[in-house]
Amino acid sequence: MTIKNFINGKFENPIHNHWIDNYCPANGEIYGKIPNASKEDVEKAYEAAEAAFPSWSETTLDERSRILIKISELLESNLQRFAEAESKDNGKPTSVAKTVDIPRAASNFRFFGNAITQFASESHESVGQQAMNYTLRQPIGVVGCISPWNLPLYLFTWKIAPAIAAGNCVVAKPSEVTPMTAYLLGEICNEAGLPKGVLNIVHGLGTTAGQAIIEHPNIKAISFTGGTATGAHIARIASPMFKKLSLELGGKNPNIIFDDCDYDEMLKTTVRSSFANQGQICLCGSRIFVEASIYEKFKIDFIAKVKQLKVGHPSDETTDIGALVSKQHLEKVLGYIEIAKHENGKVLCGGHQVTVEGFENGYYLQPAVIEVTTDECRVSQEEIFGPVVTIMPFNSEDEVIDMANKVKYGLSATLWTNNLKRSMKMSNKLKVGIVWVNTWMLRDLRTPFGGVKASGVGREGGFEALRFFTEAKNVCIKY
Ligand code: TXE
Repeated sequence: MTIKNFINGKFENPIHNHWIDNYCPANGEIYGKIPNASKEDVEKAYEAAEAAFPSWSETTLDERSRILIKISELLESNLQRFAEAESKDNGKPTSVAKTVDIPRAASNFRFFGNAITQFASESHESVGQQAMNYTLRQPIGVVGCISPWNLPLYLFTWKIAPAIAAGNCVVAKPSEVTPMTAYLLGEICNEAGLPKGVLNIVHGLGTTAGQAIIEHPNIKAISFTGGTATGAHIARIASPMFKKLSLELGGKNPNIIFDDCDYDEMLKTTVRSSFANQGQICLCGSRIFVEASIYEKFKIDFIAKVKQLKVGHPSDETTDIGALVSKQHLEKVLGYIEIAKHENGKVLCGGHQVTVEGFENGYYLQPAVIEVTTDECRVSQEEIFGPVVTIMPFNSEDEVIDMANKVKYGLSATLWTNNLKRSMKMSNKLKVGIVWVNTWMLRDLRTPFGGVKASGVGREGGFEALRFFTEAKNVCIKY
């Protein structure tokens, strides 16, 4: 299967004919090739976007909305095909792609298709000065969207949908590790009648295609989700050019469990918040802190449940945990299991490679629970981004808040307690962008999404995203 760049509504080979292999994580085989787009390809994509901008930015909100909702409907009617493609490319269970990734990609288009019709700007009367101010929210022009491999189409469209809804034209790059559904999206955009050049998709390595996007002098805003080191690199390149930046980076999120919680609900959700998508979600609660009074009970029950998780081929409907995304990533995660052992962490279960019959070269790992004696060890501080969690007990609210905040990241936190005062007090004190109380990853697309500290800058979601993808211009009229 050969993937092509999508430029000006057409599928094109890379100008320099450079290609990269595309691997299937479930069996370790190469099953296709993707362009490694160069600066020249990105320039071509930029020119198409620039040419499309005057007309797209003047297209009525009704018409933009209609097209976005049409894209959403086409994704829904192609659910099975997209889910299978996502699963083959990424290693995630097809059931997850079918119930989470692709439906959410469709929701992203529907949500922003509707949101743009409700987006408003402010006016301020300068009382006593006989002047009226009104604020225009104008599209920026050509913007860049760069996304990672863990939730490929879900995160790709989470950027593209608000960007085009707001009237911008886009040069986008999905992760080179999982390019397939972004490629398929091009067809759907044409079918939905998105004018050519509004969305251009280039494929390739971060260091070539990605770098060309962030360095482009006329791509005025970059929305990026990915690793913290890459985010820092992008900021170093883009900031001196005064580009607008939205950076959604890594996480190492605390899951704090008090003894007054609804135990069964907590246990079930904690298995999910630990290992959903093979633990490859920036929101996973990978640092579990349990109140000492229920620690031993939790340990026994949690391990029993984790041991029941079935690691298997992504297309097998009984599979809970599919393959990790790549060989390099599997090796990184295995490296952390070794680090844990050197740091006196106790691997209570999992942490070893699994051979799935018939798919012996796939990247499978048994989910791991590591008991640690200090929250300051590397496995409890660094983002592993795989099916690995640490657990340890705590004795007081102050102690656990301190441990929860003593990490360089600040994306999300989960709290399990039925004490209202405590949940509100702790939610105030946690240094994160998102707190879930008695639930996890319950998303309302209107809410601000993003992190603090090394988890990034800016917020996505709802009107926050539309504000990011527009420039405010104040007009002051003296009367
Ligand atoms: O991400 P990268 P990687 C974390 C996770 C993971 C680590 C590294 O811990 O192990 O990051 O993953 C593009 N200019 N997260 O290496 O490299 C790249 O091509 C422009 C957390 O896969 O950050 C891809 O499209 N673009 C995260 C995107 O950046 C560049 C999800 C992300 O890749 C670039 C994924 C450059 N110089 C990993 N270099 C989350 N927050 O959810 C790379 N890219």
